[in-house]
Amino acid sequence: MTRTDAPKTDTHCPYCALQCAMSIADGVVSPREFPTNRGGLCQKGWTSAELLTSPARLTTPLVRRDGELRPAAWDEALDVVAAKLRALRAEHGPDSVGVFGGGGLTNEKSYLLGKFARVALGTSQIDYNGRFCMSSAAAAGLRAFGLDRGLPFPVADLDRADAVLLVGGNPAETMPPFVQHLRGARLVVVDPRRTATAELATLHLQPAPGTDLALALGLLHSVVADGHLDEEYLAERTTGFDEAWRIAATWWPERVERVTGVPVADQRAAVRLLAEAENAVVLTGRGTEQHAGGTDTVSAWINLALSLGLPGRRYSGYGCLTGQGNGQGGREHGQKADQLPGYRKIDDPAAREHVKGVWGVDDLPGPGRSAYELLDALGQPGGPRALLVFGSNVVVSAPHSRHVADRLAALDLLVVADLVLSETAAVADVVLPVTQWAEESGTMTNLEGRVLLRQRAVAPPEGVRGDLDVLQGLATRLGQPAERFPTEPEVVFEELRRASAGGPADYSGVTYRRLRDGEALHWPVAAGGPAEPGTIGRGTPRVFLDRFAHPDGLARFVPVEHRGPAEPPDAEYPLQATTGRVLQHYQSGAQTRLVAELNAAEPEAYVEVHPDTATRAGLAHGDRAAVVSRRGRTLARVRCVPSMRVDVVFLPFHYAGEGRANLLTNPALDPTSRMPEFKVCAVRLETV
Ligand SMILES: Nc1nc2c(c(=O)[nH]1)N[C@H]1C(S)=C(S)[C@@H](COP(=O)(O)OP(=O)(O)OC[C@H]3O[C@@H](n4cnc5c(=O)[nH]c(N)nc54)[C@H](O)[C@@H]3O)O[C@H]1N2
Ligand SMILES: Nc1nc2c(c(=O)[nH]1)N[C@H]1C(S)=C(S)[C@@H](COP(=O)(O)OP(=O)(O)OC[C@H]3O[C@@H](n4cnc5c(=O)[nH]c(N)nc54)[C@H](O)[C@@H]3O)O[C@H]1N2
Ligand code: SF4
Ligand SMILES: [Mo]
Repeated sequence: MTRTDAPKTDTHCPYCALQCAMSIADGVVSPREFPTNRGGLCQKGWTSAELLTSPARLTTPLVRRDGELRPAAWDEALDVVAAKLRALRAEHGPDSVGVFGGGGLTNEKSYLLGKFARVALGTSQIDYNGRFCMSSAAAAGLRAFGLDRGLPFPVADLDRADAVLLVGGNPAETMPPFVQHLRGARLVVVDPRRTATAELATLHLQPAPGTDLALALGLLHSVVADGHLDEEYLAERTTGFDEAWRIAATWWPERVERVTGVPVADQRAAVRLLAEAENAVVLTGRGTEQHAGGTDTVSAWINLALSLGLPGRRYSGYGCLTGQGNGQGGREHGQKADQLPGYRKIDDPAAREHVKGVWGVDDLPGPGRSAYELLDALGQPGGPRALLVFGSNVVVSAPHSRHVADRLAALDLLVVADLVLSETAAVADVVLPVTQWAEESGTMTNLEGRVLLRQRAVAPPEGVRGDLDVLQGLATRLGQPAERFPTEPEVVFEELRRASAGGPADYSGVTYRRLRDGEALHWPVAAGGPAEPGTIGRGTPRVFLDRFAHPDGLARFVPVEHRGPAEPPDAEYPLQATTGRVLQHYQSGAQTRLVAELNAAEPEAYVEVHPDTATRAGLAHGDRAAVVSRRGRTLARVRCVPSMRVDVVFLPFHYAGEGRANLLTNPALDPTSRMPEFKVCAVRLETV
């Protein structure tokens, strides 16, 4: 068969939450027309098929013997794991085993992983990497609106916006095809760096990292002072403005300029641009969210959007740009420490009864530790002694990564299921090789809450099993009936529909068949209840048009105050480091560092520095530098960037070994979301 007449399977990209539509034929991907990507793909999408056949793929389980990972048969590897888990549970109780999931897993995997933890292991100790990603925006969205759906409207609605305030997001690199939806709007970008996205903006505000909350308070101040407050909307759709205003009233634009570095005139211009637009949207990304005050910061941006009357109005609103492929669905179906399927709360008695009924069990554990707290507790008294990791590479991506590596080393058992030998898999006791996107079917929920079906398009390499098979293999060895842990994705999805029915993220009306037919199904999609037999819900592209999800239907202003970075710069560590992404690499880089074209484009760790700051440290463009914080030292190539603030350096976090940006980062946690402060810590530069 030639390439052109090879059968084409429609699917979606394996990487980010835009979930660009593509087809795959004969191992080659081509973009597909779809409302989010409109036929576009980024370089990662174009090259995504390379890893399917890469020699770096794991194709046999590995078990550590005499200090070395050695090939083993599947039965042997699963037996080793199950025996150790049984022994730990018998001696130390069910919470001695922890589970760490990922927002790249399909809905089916996330769901079954949560069920596996609570039912087969009986542990409360499960959380996932979305805690490092979406959690602050999720917590703030819940507080304000009573519901967390990243974008409460379809991406294509952005085409109708006349003004967009984009805070701490760099989609020109992190979601390139998304940028076409911003072309018609006047764009205000808030980012300490002059990014590729900032280059597209009408106005770029360049605050010091960790001062966004002060900036948002200042903009709210200008809304009121300059007469832009939408009082009618406030009265009809919101509550709590007065308390929020009491704090913002003290943030005069001049005071805000002193704290953030953003000129008064720019603050007022940004507000004017939003207030004068017919349709305006406020969007947040990780830059403003990944802070020890991230939840309050997002609340401050939502307060601003509410003061202008945007959320819940057609073609206007607030949204957060979800990051991982299934960052949205992955936070709904129960791999989170405090949550059960359907975005139910694990401490809600009615939610527990419903899920116990679906699972056929008498009891469920309660809430567990959040991601960093879980990693920090490993091997400590009272903490887990075994950890099972599905879909995360914490040795590279967790904050204070030297400490995290030490905690992993203190475990009695580390099990990693992965497609490649990630840095975390490399230190595991047992490594289980699994299938990836095009080799399996499953659903993903994209950044606009739309459920998508990724269909199996190619056969997996021999020796590899699906995550669902792995979970069943372990569950049955722990004494569970096989039917309780199905391996067929559609069967798991049918159970997920029932488990989510009636919850905030209700998928009960979604079926594989409807998805195959190309229906646009944004959750909630309720199945027709007993009152309407045979009917099925049509999905909810815009969730807040009529009312918000709080019982009274109103959105809440939340009074928040600026605190600033947990670790301010001082004489010893005079600079602020912030971290983020570059187009060619994805996350910990476990996958993209193995794709030749991507790795050739960005082969090594680097640090962006203002030329004067470099000179002062005795460094020049192209030198190797050490970036040093209280927690560690990262080696990176100096890139002199004249548009950088002189007090800030930037490192991408995609690199391994001594190039890990997370050797530096501060694990100070947000009190509500438990998000670590990835986006600011105090550092100095040294020559090497
Ligand atoms: N190429 C690529 N694309 C990706 C990913 C990837 O790893 N690589 N990952 C996906 C995932 S999981 C996610 S979560 C998204 C993330 O997508 P983004 O949020 O767009 O990505 P980041 O680069 O982490 O952060 C965005 C910007 O925040 C800025 N920033 C740093 N500190 C501050 C601050 O204090 N305030 C403000 N306002 N801005 C600040 C940084 O300079 C950076 O340009 O990307 C998704 N897409
Ligand atoms: N300093 C700093 N650190 C950060 C951030 C930052 O901005 N700055 N961002 C944070 C954010 S937003 C995120 S989302 C995290 C992400 O960081 P990680 O959680 O490390 O994410 P990935 O690198 O995507 O890791 C996914 C791993 O799972 C494997 N994998 C992929 N698909 C599957 C599958 O279906 N099953 C299984 N079993 N394995 C699979 C991949 O090969 C890879 O090894 O990093 C966080 N860390
Ligand atoms: S933007 Fe995201 S989903 Fe689209 S091709 Fe790139 S990585 Fe894939
Ligand atoms: Mo993320």
